[in-house]
Amino acid sequence: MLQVTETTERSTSTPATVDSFKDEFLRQLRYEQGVELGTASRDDLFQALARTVRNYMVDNWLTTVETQKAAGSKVVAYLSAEYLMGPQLDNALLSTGLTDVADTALSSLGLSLDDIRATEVEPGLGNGGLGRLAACFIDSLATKNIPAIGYGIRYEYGIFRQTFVDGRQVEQPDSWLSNGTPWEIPHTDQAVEVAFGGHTEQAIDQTGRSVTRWVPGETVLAVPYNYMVPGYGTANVNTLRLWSAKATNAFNLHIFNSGDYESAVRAQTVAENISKVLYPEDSTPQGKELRLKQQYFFVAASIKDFLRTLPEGFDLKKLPERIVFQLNDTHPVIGVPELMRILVDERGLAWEDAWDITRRSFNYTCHTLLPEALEVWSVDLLGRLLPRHLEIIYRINEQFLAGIRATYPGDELRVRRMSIIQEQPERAVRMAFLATVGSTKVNGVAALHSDLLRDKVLDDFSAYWPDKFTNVTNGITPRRFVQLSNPSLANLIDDTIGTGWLNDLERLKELEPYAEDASFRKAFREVKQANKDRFVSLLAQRDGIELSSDALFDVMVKRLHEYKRQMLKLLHVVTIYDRVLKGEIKAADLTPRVVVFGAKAAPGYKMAKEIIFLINSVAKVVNNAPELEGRLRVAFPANYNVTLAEKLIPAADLSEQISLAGKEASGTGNMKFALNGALTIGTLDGANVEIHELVGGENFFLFGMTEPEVQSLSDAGYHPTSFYEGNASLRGAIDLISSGIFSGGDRTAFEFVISDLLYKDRFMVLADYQTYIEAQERVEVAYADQESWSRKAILNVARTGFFTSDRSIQDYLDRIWHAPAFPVTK
Ligand code: 8GP
Repeated sequence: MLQVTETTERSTSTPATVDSFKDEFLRQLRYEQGVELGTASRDDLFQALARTVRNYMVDNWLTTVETQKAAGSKVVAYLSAEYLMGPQLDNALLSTGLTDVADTALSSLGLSLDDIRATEVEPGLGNGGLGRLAACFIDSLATKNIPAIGYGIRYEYGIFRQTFVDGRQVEQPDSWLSNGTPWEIPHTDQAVEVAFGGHTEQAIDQTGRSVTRWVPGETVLAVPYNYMVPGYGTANVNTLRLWSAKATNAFNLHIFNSGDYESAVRAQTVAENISKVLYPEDSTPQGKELRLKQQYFFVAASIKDFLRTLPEGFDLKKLPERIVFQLNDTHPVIGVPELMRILVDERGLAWEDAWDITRRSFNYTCHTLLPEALEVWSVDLLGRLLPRHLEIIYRINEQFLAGIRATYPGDELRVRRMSIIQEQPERAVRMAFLATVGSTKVNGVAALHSDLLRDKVLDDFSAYWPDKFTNVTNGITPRRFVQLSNPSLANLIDDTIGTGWLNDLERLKELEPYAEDASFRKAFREVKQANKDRFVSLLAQRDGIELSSDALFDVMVKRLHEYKRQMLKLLHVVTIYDRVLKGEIKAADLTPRVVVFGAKAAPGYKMAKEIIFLINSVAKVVNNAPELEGRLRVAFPANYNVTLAEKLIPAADLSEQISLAGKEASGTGNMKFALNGALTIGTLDGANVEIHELVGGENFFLFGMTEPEVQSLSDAGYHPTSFYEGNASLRGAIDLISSGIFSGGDRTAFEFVISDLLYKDRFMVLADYQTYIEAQERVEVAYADQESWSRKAILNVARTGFFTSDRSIQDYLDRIWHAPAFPVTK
């Protein structure tokens, strides 16, 4: 089982003994689940256990909430449309220090903690990196004793469950709430109303001023569900508050009684759809409208929620001293005009004062560089859904552009470029621009990304406001991604440098000298081997995929996107097969390798789905090719999620971070792999640049063009066909795919993917192919010398402590939030 070593620093709200824990567990089982121990289902056991652990956090949580409120300390409100939390039980056990107690208590009842924890269904309330980052950040905020609250949406259905049918992705709804979740506490009494639609009108207030009033067309209720976010090694327990939509009037009894049942509940359905699904397909106008509704829904509820905690008569000019709203990408940006509306229309502040307060209360984190990923909302839609907000956005823009005109007289081209409102191809609000104008600080998520943001994507804005732009390199929580996911490594580290590194991760540097210690290297290899064995048995049981653990584990897990270049990895696989078939290399000379892919494609993203089909088709043939027996296997377990990541990442030897330079904002998987002792094969993109610098070039397999090289190739005119024609090995791989060998003889099966590669290849897969293959050859050579490989792997662990999300949060505090820590003492 996962054995978690106790450290001395953590606190428990209520000292628990094995007996008291057992009693509480049995009480939960009997009185909350309503079952006897002997007849309890696995889910009953899980629910009872989770609630038992949860209850040990409640005292500290209530104390935290009360003392922070009484002190009136500055609060960080993290606004995020996604939180990809992963399973909660182990984290709750770790932070309460109850792992061993629970294990012993359950064993004494003839139960296994391992079995019970395996039944937990993770809340998949996020798509990928952005959502997982939010989850890491709230963990670090709590650990660092920062008064903070995470605000988001309680989607009834999270990210879809991916299945493969004949190699193709088929999405199933993720009904993570079907058994209920023990981790949430609803507060129906604290619901707030959120309005939509209607119109605005002019009125005269009591002081004789002309004011604008929004007369909404409909309202829905936002019901808060609280989740505890325990810090590690502290009594501090923060809150994650997710909003669920409810109709203001459940249904119309009059219509119901008339027999028109569908109409009677229509309003309810429409309202409750708002929090029904994470990121509904937004290729339809209805989908777009729902998405914007979701954004406004949670942001409006959150701002209202915070404002009602202020004492009677609070001077709103002091708001920025009490709160800082962090915008996790553009999804919550509608909060800027919302706060303006509240301050001006509802609280009667002058526009200038309101603007000063608003700008000082918001900051914006951008997570992308792809222009198509920058959100815009059509003026038509926004005006229909939020008419008053549109007026406010126009006024903000007018005032902003007046400043631009004053600074750059006569430069109308610049004015058009910088306008919050775009005119073409349709009149729309550029949310990233609104975020930039409405915030004090704008940050990118890795050094390179922040530079490109400043110098390319938002260059006009950084020229105008040079001090507004800053960088905060992402990080990951080592509690989940080292201690919980890799307990054997955590134990080895404890035994080597002592405890205390989990919230002081730079201490991993103390491991450096042990890279030269043969017995430590051996122990380190044993940990990796045990993790591979664990993953292999999990995969056999979870997916029926049989693998040998005696191989190099080469892993590429992330969302499926062309810029991330899963195709490049696949071309490597196909190249090996092609060369073996042609007798250019002998399979017996190859290092046995297991290639693991994990990726979900957005449901409407055709190319990504075709690439999934191609990977599965190649895997099927390669895995059955007698020529490659024992040398190359491709595994693509469906439904990659946090639960699987926690088992897979510790088992990896090689981490694939192969995006085209200048496209991946940061990446956070890259950090998790390095911290778990995998070596990176990667381009100089996102946070790879910093990983490469920290671990050293000799401990990283670097390849590919740099961002300026990408730019010049693109400027010179990129012709992928010339790479195809000029490289026999690449031609061999592509021709093999086109030959029909992976599609039962059908030569057209992958045409959609291949013709795009040959004639467009927007992300320059073919241009980076050769250096990638060469880097993989260096991997083969390096892996053959296990002592040297272990040395490199250990140095990766020792030198990547920088990537703890505790450091990211400290950077946000120093550069952006300036909110003091407020430790809660028990
Ligand atoms: C991701 C970026 O792609 C990744 O480089 C970065 O590490 C991560 O954010 C955290 O900063 N972006 C997203 O996950 C993203 O844009 N998701 C969209 C679906 C909203």
